Amino acid sequence: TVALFAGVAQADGLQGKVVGFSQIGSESGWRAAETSVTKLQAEERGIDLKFADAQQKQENQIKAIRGFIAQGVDAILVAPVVATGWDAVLQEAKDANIPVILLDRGVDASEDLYLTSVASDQVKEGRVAGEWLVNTVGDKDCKIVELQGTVGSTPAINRKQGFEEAIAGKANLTIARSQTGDFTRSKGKEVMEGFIKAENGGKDICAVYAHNDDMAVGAIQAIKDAGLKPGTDILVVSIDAVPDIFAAMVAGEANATVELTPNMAGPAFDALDAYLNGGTVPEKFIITESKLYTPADNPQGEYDTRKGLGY
Ligand code: GYE
Repeated sequence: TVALFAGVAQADGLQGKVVGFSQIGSESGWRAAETSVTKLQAEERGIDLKFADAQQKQENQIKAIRGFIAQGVDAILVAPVVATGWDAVLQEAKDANIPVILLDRGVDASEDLYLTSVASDQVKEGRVAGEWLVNTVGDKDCKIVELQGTVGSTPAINRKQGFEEAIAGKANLTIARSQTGDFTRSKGKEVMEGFIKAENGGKDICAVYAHNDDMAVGAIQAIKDAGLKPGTDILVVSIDAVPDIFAAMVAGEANATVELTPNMAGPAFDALDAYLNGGTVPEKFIITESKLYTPADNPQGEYDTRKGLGY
């Protein structure tokens, strides 16, 4: 399980520790990969991982975290579905002396309520996607439609912001329509169908910016169903770098993606190990990379490398 997970510690400092993991659900291919990688990382380190799937509901996450606290786990990982509403439960974990590590999304809560956060720079992801589009369309007029992630989640807020920053001041690029597709393939397709109907059967749309690859894959299907060519008639740019978007690139139907590693648990467990066994307080924000991929970057090879790695 090589390159993607470089940095897997061989240390067994967390051997026998009990860690609760409150996962959001399984809305996307990326999410499924993060879940498998977290389980794999725990297994390799001898951690007893208590996994709880919240099925997209914050109340389920809060319940799960309270359950972990009651069980007296050694640490808690949480991928917070939305940004707000965490203060009380994080305070409860703190009062119980249980370190909490945030994975892949952020919270609007005091930083002293969690040990560290392992996530990408989501504003940057949006900016990288937007800069790619700016450079690709040049002086041409370009009407963009945007598929947003889950309402109130930090990746939806930040990826929107970064993209808008990148196209700011470019009068030829405008976001004509923007709606949530909840990070899912089916919602991405459904919302894109609506955009196509509203925009002259899709003929007025120059590009779709999706906050994740799954929504982009759904949008690609909607574009094809409308008799247009994704990747040519309508440019497709998104975020995550899951195998299916590389397959779409191979088929000429997707144009750019920004990579998000599914290995958030590796750095999280390293930080936890250093904290519990070495008394080292980690950086508050551990930031993963945001690399751009286009069809020029060997999409078949990227597909082959990723397929099977938890996706
Ligand atoms: O990009 C998307 C997902 O929270 C950053 O959540 C993550 C996002 C990821 O389901 O596919």
